[in-house]
Amino acid sequence: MKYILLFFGIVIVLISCKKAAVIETVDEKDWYLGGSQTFFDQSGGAYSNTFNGLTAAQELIHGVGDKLFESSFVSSPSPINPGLGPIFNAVSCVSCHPSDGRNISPKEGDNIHNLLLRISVPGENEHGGPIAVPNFGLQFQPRAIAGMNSEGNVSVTYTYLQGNFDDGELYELRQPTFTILNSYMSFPSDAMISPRLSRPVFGLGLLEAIPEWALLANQDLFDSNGDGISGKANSVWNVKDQKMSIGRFGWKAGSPTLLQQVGFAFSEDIGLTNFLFPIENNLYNQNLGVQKEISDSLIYSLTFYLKTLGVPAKRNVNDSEVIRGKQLFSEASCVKCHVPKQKTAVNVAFKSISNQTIYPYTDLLLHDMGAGLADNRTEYLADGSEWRTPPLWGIGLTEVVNGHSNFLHDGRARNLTEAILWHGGEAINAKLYFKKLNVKDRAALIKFLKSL
Ligand code: HEC
Ligand code: HEC
Ligand SMILES: [Ca+2]
Ligand SMILES: [Ca+2]
Ligand SMILES: [Ca+2]
Repeated sequence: MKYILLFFGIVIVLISCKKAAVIETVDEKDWYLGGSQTFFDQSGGAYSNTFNGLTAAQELIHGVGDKLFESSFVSSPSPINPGLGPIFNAVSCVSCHPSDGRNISPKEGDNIHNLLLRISVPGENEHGGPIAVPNFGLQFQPRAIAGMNSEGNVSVTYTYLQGNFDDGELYELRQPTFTILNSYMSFPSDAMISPRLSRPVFGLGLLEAIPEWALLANQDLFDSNGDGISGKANSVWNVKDQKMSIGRFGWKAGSPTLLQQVGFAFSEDIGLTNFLFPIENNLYNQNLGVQKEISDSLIYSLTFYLKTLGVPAKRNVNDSEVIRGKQLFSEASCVKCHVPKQKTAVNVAFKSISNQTIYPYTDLLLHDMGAGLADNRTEYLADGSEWRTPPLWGIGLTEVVNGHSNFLHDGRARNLTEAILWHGGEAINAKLYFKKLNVKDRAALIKFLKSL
């Protein structure tokens, strides 16, 4: 009898262990979202932690970049921070990336400038990229320095769409329509417009360090496994190296490197010419020749700053609802695009970034997200309904850091639930799975996202 009880005892222990293992799923280290560059910080500064293990010299460069990120530029001539405009969107990086995070979405009636419009006319340039709109370029600049005209104004209206979950609960989504007003010349009617809100800028050095082959390995161009999902890497013009490179940054992965993203932001968003983009944006596209309003070393310092911002740790890892939500995130196939785990390449020259297991929850690939989210503007290989899977790490701290919960490329989602409900195209089955869940499971999935 004693032995029989003991036997059953062991069997029960074995069964419960096995169950626990199933519920816990894969990895127990996944609260270190940024590998060794993970910070246990859930404050309003959670996106702004400097990498561990930098040398004193590197910390200095990071500091220079940090200061530049927060600097406001003014029009030339000026003893400090000159070069703004003549046309621009904002005077500083931080005005669009507050606390290294993302902006709130614009309201009806706003004179919009922080949400920016990428613009182009149909066709492709010699590198397969977008073609500038004559007299307006690749981005609409609604502001100008004193005494000058801008390209015009931008406004938004929202239409509201009702729907319901399978259990009958109602929800409402809002769809924005952006309009260009008072343009200084008539804006061509065939031009394509892509509205973009900013994104957080932490953890990007780790994303840049994921080897190309690892990203390409997640592609399934012709959906040969038949799951309806076919990620595709973007291939974009690398201005510095003068060759095509895999695209990683921006909502359509239109930028190959942090360096290029920085150069482009200075040129298009603030109006500072630099070694990567030396032609000043101005009305009527006058050729003002090659200029450099900001030095190479400052561009590199700012790039280094972005490269070395750490990632906030996952929270509430042992909460049973979070564990349930994590399981549902997997069952709903969210993981097929928001790929939890990536590994950075070995980099002997820069140990802080080398050989890290990270959990960005992205494949950095392009996916067709359906007509509802389409901007109908192509950017290299990204067509009018394709977007790059955004990383989800740190997303649960958006309200703490930025004081809002607006998500997706134009900020239309007012919370995480709405962000999921906008998913279509390759993500339609994931969305339908979410709609089918009962109220408790929906809450668990959202709680999991908030733990990231
Ligand atoms: C007018 C608002 C605005 C300003 C000013 C601005 N940004 Fe951005 N930023 C954006 C938007 C919008 C995106 C998304 C761009 C896209 O999809 O191509 C973005 C994307 C980025 C990204 C890529 C993030 C990612 O997840 O892929 C980085 C890095 C970045 N910005 C850095 C900067 C730096 C550095 C500056 C200052 C030189 C700056 N930004 C100024 C709006 C802005
Ligand atoms: C087919 C690929 C795919 C699948 C499957 C998918 N997503 Fe996404 N997700 C994306 C893309 C691409 C975007 C960006 C779309 C946009 O901004 O227009 C996105 C955006 C998001 C955002 C907003 C992120 C931000 O920074 O604004 C959240 C949250 C999100 N997804 C959660 C989920 C959840 C939860 C699931 C499963 C129910 C899921 N996704 C399934 C590709 C996918
Ligand atoms: Ca300038
Ligand atoms: Ca322009
Ligand atoms: Ca597939």
